[in-house]
Amino acid sequence: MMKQDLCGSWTLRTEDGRCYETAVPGTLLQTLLDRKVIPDPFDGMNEYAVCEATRQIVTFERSFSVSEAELACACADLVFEGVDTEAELFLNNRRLAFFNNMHRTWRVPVKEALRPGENRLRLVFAPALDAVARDARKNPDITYDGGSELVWTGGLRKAHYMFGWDWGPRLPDAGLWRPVSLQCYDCRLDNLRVSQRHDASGAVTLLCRADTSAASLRFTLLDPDGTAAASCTVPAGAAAELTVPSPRLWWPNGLGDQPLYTLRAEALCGDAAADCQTLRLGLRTLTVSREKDAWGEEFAFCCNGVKFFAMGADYIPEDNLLARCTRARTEELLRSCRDANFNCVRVWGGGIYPSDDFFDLCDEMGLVVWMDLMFACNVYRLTPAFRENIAQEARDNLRRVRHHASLGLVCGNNEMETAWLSWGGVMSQPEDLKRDYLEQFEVLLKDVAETEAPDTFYWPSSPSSGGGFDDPNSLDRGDVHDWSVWHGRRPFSDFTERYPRFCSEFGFESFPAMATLESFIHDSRDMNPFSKVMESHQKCHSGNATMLHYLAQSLPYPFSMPQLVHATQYLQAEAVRAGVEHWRRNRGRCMGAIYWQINDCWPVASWASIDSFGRWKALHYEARRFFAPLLVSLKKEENGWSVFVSNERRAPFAGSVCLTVRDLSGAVLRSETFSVSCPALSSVSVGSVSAAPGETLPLVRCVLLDSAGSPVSENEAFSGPPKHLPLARPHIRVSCEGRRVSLTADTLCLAVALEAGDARFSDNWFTLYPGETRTVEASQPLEADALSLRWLSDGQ
Ligand code: BMA
Repeated sequence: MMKQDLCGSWTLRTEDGRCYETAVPGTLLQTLLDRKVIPDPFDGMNEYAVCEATRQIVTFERSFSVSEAELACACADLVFEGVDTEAELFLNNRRLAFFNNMHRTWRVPVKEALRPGENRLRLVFAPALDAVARDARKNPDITYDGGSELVWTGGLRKAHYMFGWDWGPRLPDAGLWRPVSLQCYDCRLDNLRVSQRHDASGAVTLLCRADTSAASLRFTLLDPDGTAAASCTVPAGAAAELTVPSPRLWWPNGLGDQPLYTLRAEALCGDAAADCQTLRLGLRTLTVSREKDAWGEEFAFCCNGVKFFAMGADYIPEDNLLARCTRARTEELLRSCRDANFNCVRVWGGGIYPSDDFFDLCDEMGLVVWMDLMFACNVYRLTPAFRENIAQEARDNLRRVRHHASLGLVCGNNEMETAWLSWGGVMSQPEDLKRDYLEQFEVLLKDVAETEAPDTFYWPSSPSSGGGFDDPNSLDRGDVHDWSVWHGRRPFSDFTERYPRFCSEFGFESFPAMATLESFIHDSRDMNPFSKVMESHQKCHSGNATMLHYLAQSLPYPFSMPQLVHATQYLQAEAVRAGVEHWRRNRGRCMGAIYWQINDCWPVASWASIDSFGRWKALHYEARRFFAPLLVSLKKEENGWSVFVSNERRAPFAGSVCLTVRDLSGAVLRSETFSVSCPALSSVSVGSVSAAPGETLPLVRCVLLDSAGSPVSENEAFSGPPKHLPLARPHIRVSCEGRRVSLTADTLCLAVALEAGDARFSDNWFTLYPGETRTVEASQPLEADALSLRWLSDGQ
């Protein structure tokens, strides 16, 4: 196989005839932005004008030369790993293909069209908004339109979020968003597939196959240290078996290590390798257990026979301009997930199939991936052409990612099963589309998934109870999206009234950091949530009102923008914490808490715990606490609180909980110690505290200590909403020494948030108790005057 990389320098021609040098992977908007033809689409209200720039035909062109050796090969293919979206391909002025799916890998045989020396490659892209309008004209009976947030994207296989979402702008870019190459070969290795057999003895056997016209295949396995573990040569068409007698198993984060083996597959012509591929593999079994139980039917990820509580959040595309998504950015984001004790990430269906880098990193970090297929909140007409297109899309992507240890579940779509039963705008759509829904997700794509990734659990929709329009958001079976808090405006305590088997979406909005707001707001008059600029960076139409609704319930009125940012981030962290802690206390009945959402694609008010600059909001620091493998939490009882310990480790835990009842200056009124013995992978109640007649419990603080007396988790609860707590104005003493920051307050101080440029802290958004010094470590050395502090009643 001779592979000629055709990334790098290309020419982009816009409709007005202008030419720009560009780089592939690259897109129209990226090029115009780099050349300063358009302003930054994320700044101010530029989004709308920049969107107009996508309404034109654009051409990507380049030349490449072909060697004698390449020409002498029996086959030559142009391979496009990402074409966004409708484009015609010309090679030396011959029209060779039409592309209409940004999610597919397009392999075009070009042997006949190649010529010696220089060859000219040209792709002509049609505007996506035209394609959507054309489909709407062709399907006048489909009237689905969720307003500015959701549009009917027709049959166009382009990431839905690009047309606008309740957290994202409408910027339907165009271009070559993943690599392009010329591949010349006599024989090729294709459709490499590996399945794992885990024997009772503990040995793991890899069954390896590939498609090839070569005579034989050689497979070599290296263990995680790089030494040869097994190898085998088989005739093409046969399966090779490689056995690892004492495997080092792969585990999700928090449950064990992530050793990765390397499998090399070679297509042999004689002794020479004509083509080869390398996969990194984690040896594990991973599925979803759906055993019947006292509450209905469980929904639990199960790795190596161990059912674990999934902890994580939903992932959306990292940018609107996809060409600037790099491995380094993805790594930074996923490392933040791992640092916050995630063991799971759900890839939401309105974006893109994640890159190979994303999956490699999840393998390395032990993040189990729930991957939606890329369908979300929409209706589709299953024409023969659409059917063929989406089946191939699923095939391409499953073949690309199915070997990853981290791939835990493939899901048909986001929220479409439930939409057909409960969303007015969808229920009013033509009946044939409802039938098509079942055919698409419960027959066609299910079959493709079961054929291409037979060892991976397939789930028809999120949420679902298993399909067939059978109560998809049921609490007793399958997964649930719980939006009663936020969209339903119910109090946070509402979470504790429900026991979903697995909550795959729930969340709460907040404003991003001031520095992030300042990135798109330049006039101080616009630094106001109701300014046009800020409203246009708030895509959930009732978002501001909903934040203020909750604010009025529980916090003192914030008099400044920084204080409003602080207040909404605090509320967001509290909302999500209420759900997670309740569901972890009910481990067994509930087996997953995946909050909406990890990240943003641009600077915006949203449900994300990390903003588009990678800045951690309060929620992300809180996630590190509520997702910690060992968690102490407090459950409200009629006359006090009960104390729970949740242990998501594979080993039992023994220690104690030190409980103190305090007044609102932080002074201890009484204290108790409970001994804790918590079996592996379980949650237990360890004690409780009740108010004596006439007594209130202003503040209850719990610290979980291990057997050596070191604190491993901490939690607290108040008798009333913070707005009604008569907190004294604190005096906080700060000292910085290199990266160490120490804080001491003279009275109780809630939600103390440290900020210093883009420094991250080992802990943040904590309570300071009087006289107790809290020392945290910053990601970089700090001077005390670089540090700013904010707390709950600051500025009141
Ligand atoms: C969920 C998601 C997204 C949306 C989010 C917030 O239902 O599936 O469609 O962004 O809610 O409204």
